[in-house]
Amino acid sequence: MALLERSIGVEDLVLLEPLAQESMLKNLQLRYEKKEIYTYIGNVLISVNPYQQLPIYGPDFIAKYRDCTFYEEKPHIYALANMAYQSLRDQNRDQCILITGESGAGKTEASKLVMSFVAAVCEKGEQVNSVKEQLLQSNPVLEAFGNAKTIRNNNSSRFVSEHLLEKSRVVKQLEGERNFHIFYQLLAGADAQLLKALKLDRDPCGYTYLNREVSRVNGMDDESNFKAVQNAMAVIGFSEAEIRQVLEVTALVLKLGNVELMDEFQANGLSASGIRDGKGIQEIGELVGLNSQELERALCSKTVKTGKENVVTQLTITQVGTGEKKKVMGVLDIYGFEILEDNSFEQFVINYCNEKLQQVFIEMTLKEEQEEYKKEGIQWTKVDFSDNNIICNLIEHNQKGILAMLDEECLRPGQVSDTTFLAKLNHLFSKHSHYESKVTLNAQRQSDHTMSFNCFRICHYAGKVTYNVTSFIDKNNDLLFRDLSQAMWKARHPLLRSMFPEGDPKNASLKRPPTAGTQLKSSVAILMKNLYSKNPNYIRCIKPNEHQQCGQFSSELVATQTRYLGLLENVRVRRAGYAYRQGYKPFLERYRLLNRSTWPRWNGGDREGVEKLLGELSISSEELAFGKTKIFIKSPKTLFYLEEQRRLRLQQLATLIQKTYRGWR
Ligand code: AD9
Ligand code: MG
Repeated sequence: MALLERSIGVEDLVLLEPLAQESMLKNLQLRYEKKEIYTYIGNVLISVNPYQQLPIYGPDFIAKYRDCTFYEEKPHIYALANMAYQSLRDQNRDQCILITGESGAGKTEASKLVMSFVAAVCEKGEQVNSVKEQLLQSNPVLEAFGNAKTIRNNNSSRFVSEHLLEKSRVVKQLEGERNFHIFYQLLAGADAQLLKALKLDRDPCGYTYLNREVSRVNGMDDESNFKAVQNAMAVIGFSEAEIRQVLEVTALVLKLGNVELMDEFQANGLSASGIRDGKGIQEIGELVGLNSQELERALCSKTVKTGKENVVTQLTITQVGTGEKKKVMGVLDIYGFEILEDNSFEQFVINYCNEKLQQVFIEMTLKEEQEEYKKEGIQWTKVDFSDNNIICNLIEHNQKGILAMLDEECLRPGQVSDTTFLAKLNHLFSKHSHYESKVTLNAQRQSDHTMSFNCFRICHYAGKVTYNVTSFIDKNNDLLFRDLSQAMWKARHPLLRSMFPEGDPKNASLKRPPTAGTQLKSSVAILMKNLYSKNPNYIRCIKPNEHQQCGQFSSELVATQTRYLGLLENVRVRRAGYAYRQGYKPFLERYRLLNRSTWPRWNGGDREGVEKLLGELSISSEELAFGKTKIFIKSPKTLFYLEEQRRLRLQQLATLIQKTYRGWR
């Protein structure tokens, strides 16, 4: 334990003096420069992306952290994983590990480290081993189909839970970005025979869905990754036929992209004559067992629209099963709060998720503190903290929230548009303390040049965000037209059919599918319920610079993130009660040298030892609380005092030893 070693900053921000945004940043920077990327806030782990392989992972480190007590060793992701695992194993409590942070901050890498730690330490046994193998192998598959190169991260996760994928990426990518890895992997890695069977050409430039400028990513080997993905799919239980079907559907998407770009088709997409590429359609038909005329009809009917689906939320739940006992450890890798130059429906969705997570975080941190005090039999005075319920309500209220208003507009017959939607919001929320618009600002005679008439602004817990309402209605509708799903459902292809259950005539009478907003709201609600039922563990990831470079620490960039993550608030919550707590035994071990009655030998119990020790150091009794198993210390100052005394005492002892040694000679 080196909690207070100044040269590398404090290992736990709870001990930071004075506590302020600036000192917190300084501390993180100091540590980062010393390659200490992990720092605690109590039992919350902050991780700053090193953008380089540090020699702090692998079997030796796993061995060091397994079965350690949390504060014994340096802060490490393994320590957090171990704490969660121990609580799962020994107290039978389901765990969730919440990993947040912005794109490229290291969330997915963190979740992989947690999973590999748990896989290494959990019980052995044949059945368990196969589950472990499946778990670890699920990752390459998820990444192939769900990750892509973006401007901010070469391996960015672009999917949320099981169903919400960044669908718009399939048809269009920003400059410098790629489509999902699997397309490039397939073209680079499939042998000639497979390519022929899938009716594909090797060159990615031939496909309109694949951005021509960047078909390769530095340091990423699509060809060998394809082999790894095929292999991984087999390990996690796909049959050979199923793997083949997945690849066929992947090929279908690429080929469909080429059909759609035909100018004529786009321009007068009403007639079959729009498709010039008869061969492409023919091949698709053969590939997945579809009648090509029927497919053509479906594609060319008036209702076909593409590129309008756009739900983005980066949130992956991977369930870690631990064998026979059905205890659960969920690892949640969710996209962080986002403020871009131009914020749209996607940012609204992402930020709503984060607002909810913040709600869980505040409630659970406070609840957890309360529980610990109760468990330890300590008097607890309730601390009030500003919660963000009012903002969550503004967005999600069943009848009067922004999402409800959006749905109402989407379903209302007559002239609806983004503008009518905005007008409705402006009217309804004109007096809401967390809502602003040009109209409401004007009414209050406030001028704001950054705001235009097609925007509204929400004052989130992490800051104000201005959303442009353009396309909100379309994106929320998220419609796939029925004739297309019906055509797909008719394919003689088990996988493809299963993807379009709504195409089954038996289901034809089904109501219209729920809007993107409604789907989101219900998945968030399910997620929240899930989280509340588990013991939470938090990892807060921070991106040190925008260039994916090691060794660079941009204070400004980090400052913004610490604000979004509410780190300072987090430290305050933690310090509101007792800043520091420690089991009697390790505490006594560390400080007993400060007192003659406990040093060099103490024969009594641990708790009595600590009482004796602290009693004789004349520390005010208000500063301390003696729990059943732990000593609680209110302010960091007291701990610093103890540490300082310890340092002096160690010096003294060292001099003493030197003198004795000289005397011997
Ligand atoms: V996104 O929201 O999915 O776009 P993530 O998931 O937060 O994002 P990711 O885990 O993919 O980021 O990390 C980005 C890159 O940072 C990785 O590809 C690694 O090159 C690098 N990284 C992240 N964490 C570590 C680490 N602990 N050690 C070394 C790391 N490199
Ligand atoms: Mg990721």
